[in-house]
Amino acid sequence: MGMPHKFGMFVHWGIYSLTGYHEQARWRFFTPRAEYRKLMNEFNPVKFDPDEWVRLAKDAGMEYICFTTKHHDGFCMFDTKYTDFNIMNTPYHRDVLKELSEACARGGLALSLYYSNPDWDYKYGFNSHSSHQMPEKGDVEDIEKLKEFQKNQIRELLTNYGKIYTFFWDIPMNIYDPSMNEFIRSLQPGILIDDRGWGDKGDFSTPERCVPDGHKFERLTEACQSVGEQSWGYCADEDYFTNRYLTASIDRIRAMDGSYLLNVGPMPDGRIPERSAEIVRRVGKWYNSVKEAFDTEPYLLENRSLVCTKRGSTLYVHIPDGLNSRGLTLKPIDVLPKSVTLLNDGRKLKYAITTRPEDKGWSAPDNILRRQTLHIFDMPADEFADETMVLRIKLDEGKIEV
Ligand code: FHN
Repeated sequence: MGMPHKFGMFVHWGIYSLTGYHEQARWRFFTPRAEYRKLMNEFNPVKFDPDEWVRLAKDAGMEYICFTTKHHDGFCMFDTKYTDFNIMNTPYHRDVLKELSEACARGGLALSLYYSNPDWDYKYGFNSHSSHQMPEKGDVEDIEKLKEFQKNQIRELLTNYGKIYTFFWDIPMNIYDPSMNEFIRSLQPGILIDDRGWGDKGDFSTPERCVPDGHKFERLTEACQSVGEQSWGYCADEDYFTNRYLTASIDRIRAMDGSYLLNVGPMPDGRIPERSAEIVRRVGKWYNSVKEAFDTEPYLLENRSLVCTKRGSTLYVHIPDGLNSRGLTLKPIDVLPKSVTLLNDGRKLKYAITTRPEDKGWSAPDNILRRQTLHIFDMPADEFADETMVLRIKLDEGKIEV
């Protein structure tokens, strides 16, 4: 069954976008806290239009948005009583999370909340058991105080912004306290929680920037990846991923019944960079054409570079690594299908069962050349070299053995 929502937009947005560099710019530039805090006075995203974000996501076939309410820098993109380091104290003075939650509700998208465990601004935020820490002189490690602080903010997040789909803790605490997830569930029964919180595995796993081995995930899984290799937050010199790479990665994760969060990093003025938006649109066009091939069962082909899924007597052959030629033989399929369609653009493809030697008047030893294989011809391999092709092969009822 997998996660209830299958494809979503991750959004890393905060005052770090002003650096045009990275969501962890403060860490990478060794910026003192007081210096970094000054960015708050410059943050004024006057072009923030959450309905536009929602439209972009929906058109791409996405069903939810996961928003960074607070990243490691500790800056809160929501109205919180528990630190002054928040969006209400910028020249913008508006609760962007509130506006996003309303836009999601209007547009019919679910909303997930990302919340970082590391907090480089909170005096008691240091956790010597974990990574991504940036304590300053005078800070005190006090896990109980940190817990209280988090609970106060979580109460705000889970009571003021409507129904929340998932809670995405980031950077495991490496301290076991199941009461934290229990607290979340008490505020939002039915919420799904990731595996990066306070020591318990939560409801779902979160492979990041990778595609794990296998054919089917053992537990609920949501993979995440950004549109570019450099950063999750806005990066002026981003190395954007190719369409070939992103469609292959989404395809493999979805074929294993994982869901996929594709990240963008909005600019300081609130707009999603056009190149990122273009990637979302292009990937989305592909996703919308091929998505019937997911939420299926895995099926194993002899050609391991292909991914194959099935539903009833329909087989889907995914080609994430591209083709070297225009043809494909599909062992062990040896029956003539009713049709073979390239889902990417809906065209019908030519196919046949490999010629039997006896048809040529030549008798070969049993079990050597007798084997018949479905052969697909004249595929538009060059035309679709930069995206994962997915074929729909319709067979007669009962023709597939798993
Ligand atoms: O350190 C962060 C990183 O900046 C980003 O937020 C990703 C998204 O999953 N999580 C962390 C690394 O695992």
